[in-house]
Amino acid sequence: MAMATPASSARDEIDRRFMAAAIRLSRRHLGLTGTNPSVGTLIVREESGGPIIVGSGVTAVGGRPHAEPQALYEAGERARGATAYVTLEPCAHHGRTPPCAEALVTAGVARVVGATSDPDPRVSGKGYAILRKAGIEVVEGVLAEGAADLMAGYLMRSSRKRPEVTVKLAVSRDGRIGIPGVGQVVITGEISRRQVHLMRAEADAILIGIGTALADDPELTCRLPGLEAHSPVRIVLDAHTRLPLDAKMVRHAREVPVWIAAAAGCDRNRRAALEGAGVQFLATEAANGGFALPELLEDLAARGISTLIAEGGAETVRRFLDEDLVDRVALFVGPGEIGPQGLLSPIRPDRMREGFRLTREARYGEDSYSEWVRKA
Ligand code: AOF
Ligand code: ZN
Repeated sequence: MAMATPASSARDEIDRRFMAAAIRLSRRHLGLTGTNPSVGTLIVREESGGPIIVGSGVTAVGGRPHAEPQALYEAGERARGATAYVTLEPCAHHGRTPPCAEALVTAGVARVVGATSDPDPRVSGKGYAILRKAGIEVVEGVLAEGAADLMAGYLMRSSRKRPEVTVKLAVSRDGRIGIPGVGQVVITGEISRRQVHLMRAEADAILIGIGTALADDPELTCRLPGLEAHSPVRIVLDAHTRLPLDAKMVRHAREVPVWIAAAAGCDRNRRAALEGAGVQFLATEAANGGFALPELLEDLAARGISTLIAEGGAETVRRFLDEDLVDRVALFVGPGEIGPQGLLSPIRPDRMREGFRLTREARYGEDSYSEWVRKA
């Protein structure tokens, strides 16, 4: 029985609703798909009671299979005449499986609603073209910004050959991030801590300077129940290989990787000892008395890192900011004050640096959270 087609504004609304659901689904494997973006796909049929989801898929852990064949498999024959919601333009290249665009054609979907287009030269524009050529109605750019936000790492690595860099800071109400010589100071609460661990689970790598590594001896892993295996690669900027062998990070370097950026002339014995503990060394170049950060980021992208969180300390974060290498700022502000002896944050909660726009605000218990992204 043919179903009545909803009027166009009602249909736009339905499209946005299902695309929002596909974007939420795509978040599930964020940080787990290697250099592939985590894509969400929903297959939706118009039934007499309204539209219903008959298939769903998210890019598998490791990057394959892609989202579309999984969703189509679940939908089976019910994909015929249905609408597919895809958060990324369906691929047009032959990988381990035929192109997803062809799979959608073969399955007989009537419409494809897409969010972002794919910068991958094997796909860009070609995926949508395959669909249109087969007579499928294609709507592009639905909630594109929301989908691109979750794929920012993939998009950045594809277009600029470097990871997307997020600076994460926990700041007191009076704009301080700690007390010199005291080590870790409690600034934010338990809910914020969990949010930070979730950020870690979704990121490929996390980076700190050696000063913070020595002062805090952090683990930088994700310790949320059930997500322990999702910890990011831990990177330390450590020109003179000062990271101790008994640092918590080093002790578990075989389970969760630790990469050190050291100066070319660093102590060979220390390097060998750290390597013996499972630490890997990055090839780095010096610039202005520090590391050449753009080159370091390029190297990380070449190693498959698409998203990087820079967690501190102040000096390291300031260098990323000053070199205009920060794409996103995640700012957690606690309720207490540290006072004038405290170390000033490179970003003040009441005075965000120029060039960023506020995209999200939340309250986590007594803390406030704001997220800023680089202006286009
Ligand atoms: C899709 N659906 O779920 C994803 C896509 O190494 P391969 O063969 O898996 O190809 C990687 C490319 O596939 C990647 O650069 C991007 O263009 C696309 N990712 N495409 O149709 C998906 N993850
Ligand atoms: Zn594909």
